[in-house]
Amino acid sequence: MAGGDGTNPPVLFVVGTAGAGKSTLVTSFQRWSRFLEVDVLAVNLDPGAERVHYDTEFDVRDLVSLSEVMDEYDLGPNGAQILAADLVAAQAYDIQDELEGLSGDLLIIDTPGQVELFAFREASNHLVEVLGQDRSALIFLFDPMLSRSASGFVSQMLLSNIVHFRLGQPTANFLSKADLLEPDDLERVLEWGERLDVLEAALFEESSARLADDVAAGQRVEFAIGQLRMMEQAQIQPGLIPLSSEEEEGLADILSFAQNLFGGMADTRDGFAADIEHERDDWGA
Ligand SMILES: Nc1nc2c(ncn2[C@@H]2O[C@H](COP(=O)(O)OP(=O)(O)O)[C@@H](O)[C@H]2O)c(=O)[nH]1
Ligand SMILES: [Mg+2]
Repeated sequence: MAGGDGTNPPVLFVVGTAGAGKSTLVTSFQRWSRFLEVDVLAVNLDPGAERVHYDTEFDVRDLVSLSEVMDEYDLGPNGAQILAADLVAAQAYDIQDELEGLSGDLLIIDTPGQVELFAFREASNHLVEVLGQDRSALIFLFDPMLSRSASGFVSQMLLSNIVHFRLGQPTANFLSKADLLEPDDLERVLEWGERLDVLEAALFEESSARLADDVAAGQRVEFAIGQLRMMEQAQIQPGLIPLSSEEEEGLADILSFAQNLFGGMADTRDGFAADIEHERDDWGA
């Protein structure tokens, strides 16, 4: 493995479906951390990003340009995204060289718009291994609008688990753009994250309202809930933490997730604890 002299900061990969709020989170997290004097370094791994609003230590667009890939290989935007993702992964060691020796508290990595470009390409495990160097984790973002229905919520839980399974990294689930949800919706979604029985009831209700065939609907619900129950028993990624990059809520939870895993940043510890208490109050929890 390249590097690995033990001084590199731990790495958080931000993952989620297209438009879930990954890039905005990186911007807001970096800005917010400055006030705590926690040095958060950022990397853009999305060759298709139009604009990047955070300070980057490395920007993959310097290495692979989507428009050049389209021209050179005569591909449309979708094909080019896929090829670009593989080209990026193939240069993992070069990227790691660029990042070697950086002294920050934490490195946060923005990933391509579509989650499958990061999680489901053959080469991405390699990328995570090289850049993460055994000290990395995933922040998985739930889309708030999709989360409002029980079936959309469950689909994202399962997707988060598939990504966790693919990449084999500790994963925390965050409900992105929580500021866009009505208080009632927010409360309901967060309860689903904690109580499988409530989620199961909501799933049954939703599918019986939608589908005439109760038996098939019932089987689907049982299948999905069965999977979630197994995940719960295996203690894989319990819970869902509300997050708003817009209102700077939930950012302390990201920091404390990293801190619990990797330690360090001890001098600011009291600061986070106070902040987290404060945020819990804000969300009415
Ligand atoms: N209200 C609100 N909008 C957000 C928040 N985070 C992101 N957005 C918006 O969601 C859209 C997609 O965000 P982006 O970060 O580009 O998503 P990505 O594809 O996952 O990187 C943009 O229009 C953002 O302004 C948030 O916390 N609150
Ligand atoms: Mg993005």
